[in-house]
Amino acid sequence: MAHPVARFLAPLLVAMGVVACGGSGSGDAPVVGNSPPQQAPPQQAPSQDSSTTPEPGPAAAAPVAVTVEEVTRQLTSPWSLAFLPDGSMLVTEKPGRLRRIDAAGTVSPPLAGVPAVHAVGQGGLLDVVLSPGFAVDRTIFFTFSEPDAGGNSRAAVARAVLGDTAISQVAVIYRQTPSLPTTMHYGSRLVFDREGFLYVTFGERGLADGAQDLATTQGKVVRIRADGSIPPDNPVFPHPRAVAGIWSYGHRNPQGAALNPVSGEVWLSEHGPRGGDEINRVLPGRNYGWPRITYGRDYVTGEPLGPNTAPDVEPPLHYWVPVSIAPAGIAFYTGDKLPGWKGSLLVGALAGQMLVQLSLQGDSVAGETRHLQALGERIRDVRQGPDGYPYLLTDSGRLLRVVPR
Ligand SMILES: [Ca+2]
Repeated sequence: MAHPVARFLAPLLVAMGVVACGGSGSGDAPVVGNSPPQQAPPQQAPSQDSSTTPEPGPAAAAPVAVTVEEVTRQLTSPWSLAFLPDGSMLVTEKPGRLRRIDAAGTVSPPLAGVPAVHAVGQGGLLDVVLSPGFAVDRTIFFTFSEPDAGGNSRAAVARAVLGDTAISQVAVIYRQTPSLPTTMHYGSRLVFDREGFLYVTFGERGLADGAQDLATTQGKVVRIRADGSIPPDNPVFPHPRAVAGIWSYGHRNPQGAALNPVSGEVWLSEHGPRGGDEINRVLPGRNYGWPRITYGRDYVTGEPLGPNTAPDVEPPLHYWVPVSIAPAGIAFYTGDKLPGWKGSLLVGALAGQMLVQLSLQGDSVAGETRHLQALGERIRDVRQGPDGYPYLLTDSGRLLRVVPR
């Protein structure tokens, strides 16, 4: 059965010129995604109600087909990429190594000073971002699965000062609670907003009920200051033991996050179970539903896990059913190097092995185009380089630049 959104998206996509692409063996496949009619939360303007047919706007260029140039293939399970002001990059490798890559693609030895990580399962050295004041403070922030004395682990956020061959003054500024024996669903993306607040996405560690329990930071986004302290204007929850720092809850495993360059809000990607992967706009105090409200299904039985929507739950901006693409790193594309791509949200897919481009209209997803499926790569992170091209990290160890075909 056609999703109701398809009825308005089809003419829209034709108007945008993205339907009749392909035929060249590019593997770039425009598809109609699942962007639910918005439930019109109070913040949303009526013009963003996707249940109405949008006025035809100026014809948008079809997104150009793309290919990749390899910067390096010498990485081991890279997880995150951060561009430095000099054009070089920092990259994390999940086993616990932080390296530099110069603009020519030369990979450095591991930098010294990285704390011990619990590099088991989905754990390891995970995200890395620069301080908003990096040019002056030379400070980086990173996440990792931190082992505890009892053999359990938790996601942790650390800051450190970056040197040429080492990091120093390493300090853990926030820890997920509780520490658990599982090695799943650490989440762990970091995003600074325009005011300098740091958002951290935490997965529910494979223990779904924790996502609704405000006494833990399983399945939460937290908002902290760069020193780890809690901003006084964070949301207040009616729970006697709510953990300080929680910004939103009911997330499953948010492995991608980025700051919307138009609204200044944090958006994230999160893995559903069997179907039900989501893109969410992260609003303060809101419940994102997992595991009570989801488009996903039980892995074994295939039965729905719950209702799709509820009045008290923020609906996803976009979701994938029935097949999970397993979204990881995301980036808003603001460059001019890929015609027709500007203003899109780019989503790296692990199981889906592709780069998904979501065309946006304000806070709504207007269309989905799938790129680079022929690569056969699990895409872990997506970042826009200072040269205006997207860059991808693959689980196979490659750093790739996305260029017009
Ligand atoms: Ca949700």
